[in-house]
Amino acid sequence: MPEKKERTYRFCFGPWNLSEGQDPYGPPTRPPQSFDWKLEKLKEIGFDAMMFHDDDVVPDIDQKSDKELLEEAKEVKKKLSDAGVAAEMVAPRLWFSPRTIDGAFTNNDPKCRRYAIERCLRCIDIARTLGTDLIVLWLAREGTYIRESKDGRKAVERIADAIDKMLAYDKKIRVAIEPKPNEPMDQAYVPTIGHALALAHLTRDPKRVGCLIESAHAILAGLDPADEIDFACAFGKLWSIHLNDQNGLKFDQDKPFGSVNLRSAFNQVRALERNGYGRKGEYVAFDVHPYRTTKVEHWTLHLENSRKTFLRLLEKARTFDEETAKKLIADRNYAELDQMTLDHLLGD
Ligand code: GLO
Ligand code: MG
Repeated sequence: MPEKKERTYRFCFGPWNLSEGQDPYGPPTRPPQSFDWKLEKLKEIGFDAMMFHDDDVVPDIDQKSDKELLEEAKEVKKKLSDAGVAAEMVAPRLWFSPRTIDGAFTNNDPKCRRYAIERCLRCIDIARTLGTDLIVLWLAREGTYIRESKDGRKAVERIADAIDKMLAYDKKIRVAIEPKPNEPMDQAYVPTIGHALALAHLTRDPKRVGCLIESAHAILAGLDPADEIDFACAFGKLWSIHLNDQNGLKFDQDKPFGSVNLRSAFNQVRALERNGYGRKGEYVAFDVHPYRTTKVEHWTLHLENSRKTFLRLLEKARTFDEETAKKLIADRNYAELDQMTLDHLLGD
């Protein structure tokens, strides 16, 4: 059997993926849970790594000294090592502070821009302590509600400049940009993988700037997540992935993987498999949330189910009749290729 078929994937989620049911219209529907509880669940349900925001590791980070920050990060590192769980990445949560109301790197106020960069450097200190070289930038507020309020070219240059400062601060880190076209902003400056990878070339070390694809973000941009995967992989730049699902152009729903469009999920798994994703140690992360209606006793089902669906679709990708598909493609019989794909998914 070719090596490819024996390959196993490693899975990951973040503490925020065990959220408590709050939405813009209502308060939590489940009680808060400790980090230790989440770590224990992660192990129980067969996951391998945890992804972090900087303040998942060091809560109230802006109130902490550098010494406190390192001490707290070391404590978390110890918990992870004891549990045999890796840290996949750390992302600066640049969208919570009052200083980033008008954006982080693209804020019109230089003091706020400085804060954002300093915060990223502290995030790098945390990543180093946790033993990961991957920094994820979801550029949440780098956009506008009022287009005339910012200069788009300057905004892009400022983002590149901030990334440069991060790359200079630590020669080992890699930065993965997680693009999203909207939400919370009306319009974002780096809405797609094409934008993210082009932006990499404005930085001092393009080799160390790649991307993270989230299925829902591609869908919100009107794009096919599987095509985004192939595009990023053609550049060797897919360093992480947030698989989930999204029912059309609504708020970012973070539904379980495959729960809206199984065929699209199949094509995402197929693209990952075809591109050898994971061979360089990349993890499959599920950026999914429990439904607001979820009871405490079912709290981790959205993660377990996403993983289960992924593995079942992997089986489907590996048993897809490539030979017949090739013949149908040569014959331009796409109608039959279409039906063959459906039959395969339906189990015929
Ligand atoms: C929100 C994003 C968010 C990020 C996370 C890591 O839409 O998907 O969950 O993935 O904050 O940067
Ligand atoms: Mg995400």
